[in-house]
Amino acid sequence: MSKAEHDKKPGKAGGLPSLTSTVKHIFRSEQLRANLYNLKRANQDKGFDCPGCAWGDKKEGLIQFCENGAKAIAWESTAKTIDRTFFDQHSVSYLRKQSDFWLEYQGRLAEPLVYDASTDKYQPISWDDAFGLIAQSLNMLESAKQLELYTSGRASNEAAYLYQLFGRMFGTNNFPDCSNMCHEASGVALNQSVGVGKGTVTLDDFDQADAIFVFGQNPGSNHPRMMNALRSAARKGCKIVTFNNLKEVALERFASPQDPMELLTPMATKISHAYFTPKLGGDMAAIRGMVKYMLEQDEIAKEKGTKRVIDEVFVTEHTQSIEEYIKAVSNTPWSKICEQSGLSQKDIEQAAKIYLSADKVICTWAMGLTQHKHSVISIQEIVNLQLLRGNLGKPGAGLCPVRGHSNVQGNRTVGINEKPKSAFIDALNQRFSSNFDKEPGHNTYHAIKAMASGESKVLICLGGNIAAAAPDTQLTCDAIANCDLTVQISTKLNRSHLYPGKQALILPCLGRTELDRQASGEQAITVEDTFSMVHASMGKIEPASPHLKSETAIVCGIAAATLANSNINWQQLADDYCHIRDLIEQTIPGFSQFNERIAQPGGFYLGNNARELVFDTTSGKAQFSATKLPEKLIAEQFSDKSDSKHSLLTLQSMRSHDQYNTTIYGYDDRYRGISNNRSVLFINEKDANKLGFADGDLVDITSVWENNETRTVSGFTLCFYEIPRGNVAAYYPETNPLVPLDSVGDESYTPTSKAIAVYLSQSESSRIL
Ligand SMILES: Nc1nc2c(c(=O)[nH]1)N[C@H]1C(S)=C(S)[C@@H](COP(=O)(O)OP(=O)(O)OC[C@H]3O[C@@H](n4cnc5c(=O)[nH]c(N)nc54)[C@H](O)[C@@H]3O)O[C@H]1N2
Ligand SMILES: Nc1nc2c(c(=O)[nH]1)N[C@H]1C(S)=C(S)[C@@H](COP(=O)(O)OP(=O)(O)OC[C@H]3O[C@@H](n4cnc5c(=O)[nH]c(N)nc54)[C@H](O)[C@@H]3O)O[C@H]1N2
Ligand SMILES: [Mo]
Repeated sequence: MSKAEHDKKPGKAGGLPSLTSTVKHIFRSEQLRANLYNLKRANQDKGFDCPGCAWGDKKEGLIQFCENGAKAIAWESTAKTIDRTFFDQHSVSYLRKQSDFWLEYQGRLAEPLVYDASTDKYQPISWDDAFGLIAQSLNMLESAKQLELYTSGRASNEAAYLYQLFGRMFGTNNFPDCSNMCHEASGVALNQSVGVGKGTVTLDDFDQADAIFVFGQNPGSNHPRMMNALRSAARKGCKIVTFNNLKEVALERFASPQDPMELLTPMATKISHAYFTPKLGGDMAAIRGMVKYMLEQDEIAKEKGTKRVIDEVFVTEHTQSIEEYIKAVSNTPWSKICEQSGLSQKDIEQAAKIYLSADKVICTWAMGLTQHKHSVISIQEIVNLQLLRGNLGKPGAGLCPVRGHSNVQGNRTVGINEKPKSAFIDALNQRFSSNFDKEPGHNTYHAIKAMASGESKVLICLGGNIAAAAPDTQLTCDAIANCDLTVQISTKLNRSHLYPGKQALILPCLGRTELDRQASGEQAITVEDTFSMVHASMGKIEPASPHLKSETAIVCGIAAATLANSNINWQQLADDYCHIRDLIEQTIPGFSQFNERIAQPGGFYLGNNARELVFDTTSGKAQFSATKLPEKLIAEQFSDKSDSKHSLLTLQSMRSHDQYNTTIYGYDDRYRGISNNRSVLFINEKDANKLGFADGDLVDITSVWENNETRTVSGFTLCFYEIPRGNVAAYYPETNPLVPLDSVGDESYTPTSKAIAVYLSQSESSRIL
């Protein structure tokens, strides 16, 4: 790929190309009519919740989908299926050599499958035999704690609730989930600081904010419906300030496909009023700088007797430990702030001035903040900033971690948690006359370690693709294959199916768009969006195959077969999901009259104590966190491993515009000007020149870690790009082999996917996948 080829970064995001791409993906699904029908019903009242991201919507207006939501829908709802003939033709070893794109592109899984080690092939198995095999294997375990129950955030509230109930009844709290690799740091930070692990804003707040600060997030590709909220805010004069390592075009200029002028002409809405490009991991320093400036201004105001900069009333009434925090800020010199953030004092002061000019500020963030070693304290620095000005508990202001998977937040709410709160276990114990364990179980990091060492023996996955999504790919795949039994509940073939344990099952399930018929009739499921709105979702098209079961029915099937003596009628729950919602209502706060309230258009708001300025923290107040900036960021930490040949850079792994996590829809990244290649490494021209590389050169990327460990991926094309010196970027999951399993966030255990210390070398060959 030459420079000319990738130098096609568009002048704006959205617009006509977005519509064209939507149409292309709908055609490719080979189910035109069904998918046009699907799109009409996406995110509508009595429709289904888009299986794309967790952004909320107002359930009004004709169109509530975006380009990438349409891709997700068309990808799930394809006419292509793979059944026994496909698996008879292809061994697992053969399938392993295929790309992630190819695997999923073959179509929907059509019937339950069991792995036969003697032929290295999957073959059909009946549902009853599959459940029987699981029950037998689980009941042979020496300890219930040898079971790992992974969840990906697409599962419904109903399936997830029963899944955790089954796990706890069986006797394990091992609930590794995708959230451990995603927004875990947000949960940990917010729980400590404001007593609730979720965002405090609702969609309406975006209409009222005077400023919105967007940290480490690429909504143009990953939350395109958020672009409507940002666009409409910007047009009303709200100041949007972006902190992103890369200049993401949608955050610069966005054209709504629903605005005829912006659709058909070069016109677009300017989104960011100011755009800062900090170094990877530099956000905490940048925010600390903003606060330092604000406190300096506050001192001046005090001297002059003018209006204070900090909101004294709010700070006194609602917060704790401001003195320690002010001390920590004054102990942080500007030199350290500028060096670590990569921004000048002038830039940081400009950001602070915009912040101060606004009465109501929302701060949003995503993976650019959560996937670092110091993510928890970085997010707490956002909270500190917001607390100083009372930007919490009033309309148009607050904290907004923008969630990933469409129901990842709901999964947590209904109990997918390896560290269950004591009150939740008490409620379950009371309802089910049980004595469930309160000891923390395994998160994703601990689960992979336990499977690798042989301590855990069975892995069941409710969706997702842990083999490709988790770090340290080789180690993770070996860990999965080390199990006695692996069970994947999936819609499509993926890499996690190709590392079977001694025994392995693939259990194919219904997707969101499909009709879910049970004994009592057609079922709705429920989900919770990033704004804590819970609503029903109902698919309406015929399932891809008559042999599919719903996730809920599969969980009930496993539980009924395994737990011979449980006091629950699992079949009755599978027959009518209203009964599951009754159980949720009886054991989880906020769900009173659950079945009645999901009948309301738009569903209902779960509520958020911090928004009401009620703080479930130890002090009963919102907590300032007085931490120091990290001494060193990752590449500095390993500076002893850096020499003229191996100059260390910091790599972030991110999503292209054409993927949904490990699901690859195509090889383009339109908004970054990339076509037909995913093995790309974005690099600053000056860094490349210094290292003796030219644009388009092929390189191998090697990461460094403790004890001289290295990990290498080969055949990446260099792409000169506007990126801070010392930083490089490439796509996930291709770069996951580079992330050492032990490189995790403090307290969050989230893989540091946005901070990998690497060096480059000339490549011998180009990548095959
Ligand atoms: N179409 C589509 N939608 C999706 C997904 C998808 O894969 N495809 N995934 C879903 C999921 S599970 C999630 S969690 C979300 C993810 O949504 P995002 O968080 O937007 O995902 P990433 O691609 O990881 O993007 C990280 C962004 O942060 C920037 N960044 C990286 N490191 C830093 C840093 O240190 N500081 C700053 N300031 N910026 C940084 C990157 O340049 C990039 O713009 O999207 C969800 N929605
Ligand atoms: N290096 C690096 N690694 C990362 C990240 C990163 O930014 N960089 N991001 C992390 C993040 S934020 C996340 S959330 C994780 C994602 O981790 P996961 O959630 O485990 O991965 P996905 O790629 O979303 O899972 C895709 C698979 O889910 C299955 N599936 C799709 N729809 C359904 C459904 O309705 N039901 C069921 N049962 N299965 C379904 C399909 O078989 C598909 O192959 O990856 C993490 N890994
Ligand atoms: Mo995520």
